[in-house]
Amino acid sequence: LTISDIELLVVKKPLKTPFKTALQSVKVRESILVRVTDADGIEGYGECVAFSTPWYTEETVAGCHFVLSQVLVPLIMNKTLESPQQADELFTAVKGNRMAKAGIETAIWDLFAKRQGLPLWKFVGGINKPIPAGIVVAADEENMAAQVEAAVANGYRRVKLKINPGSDKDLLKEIVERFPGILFFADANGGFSRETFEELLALDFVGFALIEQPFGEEEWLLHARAKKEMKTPICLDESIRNIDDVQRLIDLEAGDVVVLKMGRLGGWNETMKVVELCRTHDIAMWVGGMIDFGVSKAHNLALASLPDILLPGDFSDSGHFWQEDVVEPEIRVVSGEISLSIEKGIGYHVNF
Ligand code: OSB
Ligand code: MG
Repeated sequence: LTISDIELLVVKKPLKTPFKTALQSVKVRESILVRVTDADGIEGYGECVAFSTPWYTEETVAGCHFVLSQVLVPLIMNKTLESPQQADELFTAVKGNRMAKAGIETAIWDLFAKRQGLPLWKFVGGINKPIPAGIVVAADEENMAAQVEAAVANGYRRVKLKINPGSDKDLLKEIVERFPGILFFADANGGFSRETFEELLALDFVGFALIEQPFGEEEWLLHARAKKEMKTPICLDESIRNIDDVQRLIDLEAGDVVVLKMGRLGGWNETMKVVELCRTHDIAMWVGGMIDFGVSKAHNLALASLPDILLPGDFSDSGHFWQEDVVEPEIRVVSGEISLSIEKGIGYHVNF
């Protein structure tokens, strides 16, 4: 197919409630939607998931807009592609900027799926199964129990709690024990350090199914030490920027579980390689969220349909963060699950 048009649209919406992590409180979400059109007028959609400020990774909305419009779009514009993998190859001359790359790259995968008349989940080798939902509670401790209770009442069976070295361990244990059928993850967003290592060890008894990114993204040895000393599985998010980082996790025994995020990895091509490497080394996987709008979530649902992705990801209802999402129909959680769309490509109409 030949790429004949690429458009960027910045969307900006307030969150229903502020999202508090060890690093940042997000109140308004800005995101760049990407529409790629081929010479036959078929459209593919992607979403660049960088935040307004560089708190989660170095990339930002403004920086990505520059890199997309001035660097990446010219590399792809009017090119004829034989396969979606070729998009990533055309980007090899550009260092880093993986969220910007993923914005276009994922749109091209959607376009290829649509050209073949297939839902994206089928195009990538997934299976049509209900995708288990998962919600993140990123609130102050005094509101945590109530928010977990509301999530459970809404059908969620996997709940991720944001934690930090000062977290009240007794409260966390109380919450986990109050909901025996619920799978609890914890995410520290790198909030722990060498100095607070003991605080992390003390969380081993809470009953979390895993602890995500306790230390900073470069702290491979601290993660390896935590894996060795704790019974709770260690899961890496920010540390995993490409397939080499997954190989490092394996070589250094620095974790048990990998969070897949196409933005952080640069798109579908690198993510598929990561999935294959994790599969062959028995590293568990799940699909992470970025407070994304429906375009990114739709790509993530297709990713979660792959047979080896067994843990529930960050998949909440469109109505959890947004008054109104950018896709139609909106993404709905019913009885703790999301059904895959059987329409072509990402399977949702985008209000672009
Ligand atoms: O660390 O997993 C994270 C949201 C934004 C940035 C980083 C993270 C998150 C989440 C997922 O925790 C939220 C979601 O989209 O469901
Ligand atoms: Mg995380």
